[in-house]
Amino acid sequence: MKSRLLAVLFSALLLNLAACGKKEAAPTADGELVVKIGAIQPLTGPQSHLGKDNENGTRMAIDDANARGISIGGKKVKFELLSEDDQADPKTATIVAQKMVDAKVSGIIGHLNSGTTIPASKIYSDAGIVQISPSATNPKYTEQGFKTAFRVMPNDVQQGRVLGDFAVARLGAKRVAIIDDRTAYGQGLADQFEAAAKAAGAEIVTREFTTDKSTDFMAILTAVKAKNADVLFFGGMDAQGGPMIKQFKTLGLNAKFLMGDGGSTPEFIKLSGGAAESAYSSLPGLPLDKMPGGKAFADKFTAKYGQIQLYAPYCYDAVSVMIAAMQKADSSDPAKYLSALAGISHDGVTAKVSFDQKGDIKDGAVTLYQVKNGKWEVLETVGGIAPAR
Ligand code: ABU
Repeated sequence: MKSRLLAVLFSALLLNLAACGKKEAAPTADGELVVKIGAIQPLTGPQSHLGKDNENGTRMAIDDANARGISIGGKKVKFELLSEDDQADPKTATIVAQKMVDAKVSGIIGHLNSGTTIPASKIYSDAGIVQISPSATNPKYTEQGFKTAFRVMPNDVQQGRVLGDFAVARLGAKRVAIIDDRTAYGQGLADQFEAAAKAAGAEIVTREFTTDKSTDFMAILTAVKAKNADVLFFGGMDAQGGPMIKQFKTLGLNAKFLMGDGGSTPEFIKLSGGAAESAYSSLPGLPLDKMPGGKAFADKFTAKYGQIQLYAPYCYDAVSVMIAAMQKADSSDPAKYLSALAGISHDGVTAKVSFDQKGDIKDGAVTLYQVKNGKWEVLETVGGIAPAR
């Protein structure tokens, strides 16, 4: 009797394990397949405008896929968006990542920040769930050897090199000051920028830091002013960059102000209170009007959700390429569509999307911008398929 009970318990355990391992979405009573796609980004806090933009780009792609009527494994699919707020906080990110694994999502779009994407990627890798980040640019994300990690935006090795070269060759930088926000993104990009600027012949006259929650930069800007820098680079996001350039002008600094993609937003200009004129930034990828599907995307997105902040087109492509891989593999099981994704060539909104060995997008471009008449204007594009302007 006792041995029979043990045998039943053992069989039940095996069945449970089998069910856990099986990640193909289950059909509903009417035969429809519900495929859950997780989206994780900050929906509260200083970056909530960016998180909302990401969530909307993801939602639009899911709505468009549902409207197209896609079948997988002979069943009509309904894609369902599961969205979570990671507050741009690494610890919260791992908690919501586990929640997504428990909800048995077929793939993850996210996270927005490098500081959240990197720790969460181990959880997805361990669970065998495909993750595509639309915006995390720290190179470490795809250098960990996780087969499940992909990104559809060029990384900060490329962006930092372009920024460093631009500062020296185009802005004439000789004495460069650097501030970063100590996040994986801000500090990582500042390190890449520093190496490239030095290699191009500039001297780094000071390196200061702040946080991704701060709004008062008077003390570090006063230290920068004393160094008589001709270019100030800030590695961080618009929520800090906007107030920083305002205080920079208040203190009478006349260095050129330069940021990476975290500053390339309408929000940066708004938060600067009119002080952003002539600021420079970079953004990995082509300018919106040069993206293969940029105009159509922008028209539809702005009509539905308002102004694009930053990464919405990349979120759209992250979803589209994931679904294209599912269609190619005829399965929503990450174990089955993973190899289709790794080898895909997909005509996206932002570019032709295909991945290198590590999961990074191939042939990425980086575009440089300047604020002119209260708007970010394109200066030039480096690399990728777009001709430089
Ligand atoms: N790429 C800048 C914003 C996201 C991040 O990498 O943290």
